[in-house]
Amino acid sequence: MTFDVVPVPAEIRPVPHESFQARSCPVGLDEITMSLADGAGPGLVDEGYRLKVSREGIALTAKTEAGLFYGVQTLQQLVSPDGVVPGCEIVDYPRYAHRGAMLDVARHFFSPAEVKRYIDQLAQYKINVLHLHLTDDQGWRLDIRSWPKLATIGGATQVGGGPGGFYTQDEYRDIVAHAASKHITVVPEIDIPGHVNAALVAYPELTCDGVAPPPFTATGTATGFSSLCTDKEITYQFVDDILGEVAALTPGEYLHIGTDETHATSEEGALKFVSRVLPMIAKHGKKAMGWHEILKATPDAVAQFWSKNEPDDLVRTAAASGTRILLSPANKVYLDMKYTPQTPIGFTWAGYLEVRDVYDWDPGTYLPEDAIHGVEAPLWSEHLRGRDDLDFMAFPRIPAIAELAWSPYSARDWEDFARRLAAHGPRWTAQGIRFYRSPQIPWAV
Ligand code: TNX
Repeated sequence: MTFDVVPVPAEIRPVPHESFQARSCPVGLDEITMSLADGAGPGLVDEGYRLKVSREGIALTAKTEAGLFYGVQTLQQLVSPDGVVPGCEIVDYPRYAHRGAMLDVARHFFSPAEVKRYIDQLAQYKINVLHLHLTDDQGWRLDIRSWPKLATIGGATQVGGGPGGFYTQDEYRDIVAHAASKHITVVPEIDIPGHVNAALVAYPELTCDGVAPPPFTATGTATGFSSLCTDKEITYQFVDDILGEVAALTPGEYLHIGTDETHATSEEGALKFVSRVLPMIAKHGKKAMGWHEILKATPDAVAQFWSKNEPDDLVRTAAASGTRILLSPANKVYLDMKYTPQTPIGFTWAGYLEVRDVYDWDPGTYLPEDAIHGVEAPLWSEHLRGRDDLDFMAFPRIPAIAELAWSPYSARDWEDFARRLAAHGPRWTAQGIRFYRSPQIPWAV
């Protein structure tokens, strides 16, 4: 067992004893004792932590660095604005190992600084996966050295007609490293064989007739109209090159290959495509993840369920035979849905999603617990014109989703959550987060 005494986080100030408050105890120390300990008692699983706050000080124990990190995030939520932490002893650990958020940087580009800012926001709520939707019809956002026009030509468009943009491999590495410093793993998504108009504009030889499609126009948000040519050998060289470069940039286990809405790919072509691409992912040392349509082709990938209806037979059968399902149902956790009919931006195709609609969902009602890989909240960016729009759609829904992915359903309590969430409003304001002031939350004034 090793003991490390670390400086207290800036948010936690020692308080004089006279500020003792009901049901709280003053922290008379300017240090927290943190220890990494194996077998430190019951309940301490990999990402779990034990937090003890008493008059003697604050002690945090965990099996892993991640556990200590989560303990600190909790502590920062417990501390009151005047620096008092309630006395407590808790053992806390997550329900799901994958607690994700997805950001679509393809429809609208987000700069590395904006992505890192989102990472910082997510980390405060113990989210541990950032899925980056890096490519779509409207733009290709990652430099691929073996196919350079993907970024330079494919990256130059976006919804609304702005300049678009892309990440150099160094910038991307920096995003991944920043995420890792907050115990967040980046899952890169290259969406194939559909959603590829930007790639086809850059490399027309990837179309079946060799003719470049019209480039994306500023107003287009249609889906399902483009496809790689599954009959051409060059397609597989292209995919293998890309997956090789992306795998080399990825410390995490998974590569996400999309496979959603392949309406412009023949059924036979889509099957052939997936059966050729899966071995490439394995060859590059990674495991496959795809949107749930991938189950039509293979059970050997983590399938991300995104329907607005409950899981259908295909998903249930796969889950029953051992396929892991990542739950992102659109009518429960899609952050691009409007909150109410008055919400100025967003889609409505999966309904309206107020904070409470999100909070009240129990993933366990969808599938058996052992088939659930985790929960992930996608934020598609057709309607997002910058960081304020991102903030507005993510907050306050992302903390609700983070809680449902972390805490058992039995521990959830809407009234208590609404009260706790209300206290975060001033913090978000201090952090420059332009959140939606949901009337469901008794925001502190
Ligand atoms: C469906 S969800 C899509 C995306 C859109 C989104 C808008 C999924 C796998 N595909 O291409 O951006 O709806 O809500």
